[in-house]
Amino acid sequence: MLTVHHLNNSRSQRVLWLLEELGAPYEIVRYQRQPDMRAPAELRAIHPLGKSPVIADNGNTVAESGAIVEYLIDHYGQGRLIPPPKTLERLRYTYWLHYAEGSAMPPLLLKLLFTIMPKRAPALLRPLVRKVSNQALTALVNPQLKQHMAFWEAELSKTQWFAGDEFTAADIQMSFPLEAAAARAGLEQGYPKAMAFLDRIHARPAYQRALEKGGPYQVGR
Ligand SMILES: N[C@@H](CCC(=O)N[C@@H](CS)C(=O)NCC(=O)O)C(=O)O
Repeated sequence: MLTVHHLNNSRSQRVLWLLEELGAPYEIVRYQRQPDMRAPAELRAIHPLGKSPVIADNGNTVAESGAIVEYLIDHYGQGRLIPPPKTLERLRYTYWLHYAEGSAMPPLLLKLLFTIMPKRAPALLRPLVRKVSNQALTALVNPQLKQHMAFWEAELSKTQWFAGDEFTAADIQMSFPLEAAAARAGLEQGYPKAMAFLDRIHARPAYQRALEKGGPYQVGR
C-alpha cells in the first residue's frame, strides 16, 4: 500500500489532502518535529535529505512535493484534478505546481528565519541580530512577499482557482504558500481573494478529512 511519511505541521499535509481528494488508499508513518523544528533523524533512512513529504509506493520512493503531486496524479488521478494537455489551463497548472516551491516558498522561509533568529540568538548578541534581521526583512523579504501576494490576488481575481475555473492539484500545491503567508506575512491585510481561496479550500470535505488523519496542523509563524 502507498505510504506517506508524514511530519507533523508540514507540507506532507498537502499530500494527505490530495490523496483524500483522489480517494486513494494509503497508510501514514508519523514523525514528530524536534524542539528545533527539524525532522527526526529516522526520516533520513527513507530519503537522504530527511525532509517531509516523502512517499513510498510499489518500490518507488518519491520526495519533493511537486514531484509527489505529479506522481499521484499520474498513478491515481484517472484524469482528475489536472487540466487537459496542451490547454492554457494545463500551462497554468504546470506553472503554479513549480512556482509554489520554486518561487513562493523561498521568501516565506526567509521571513520565518529572520523572525526566529533574534529570538534564538544569545542574549548578548540579540540586539545586533535583531538589527540585521530587521534590515533584511525591510529591504529584501517584505517587499518581495508583497509582490507575490499581489500577484496571487490579481490571478485569483481572474478565476477562482489557480489554473482556471476548475479546482486542480495546483491549488493543493499552492495552499501551503498561501497558508504560510496568512500565518506570517499579513495575507489577511488587503488580499481578500487570496483569503477567500483559503476559506474555500478549508471548507472542502477532503481537506477536513486530511486534517483528521494528519493530526493538528499549524503552519509556522
Ligand atoms: N521543497 C521541498 C521542501 C521540503 C521541506 O523543507 N520540508 C520541511 C517540512 S514543511 C521539513 O522537512 N523540515 C524539517 C527539516 O528540514 O528537518 C518539498 O516541497 O518537498
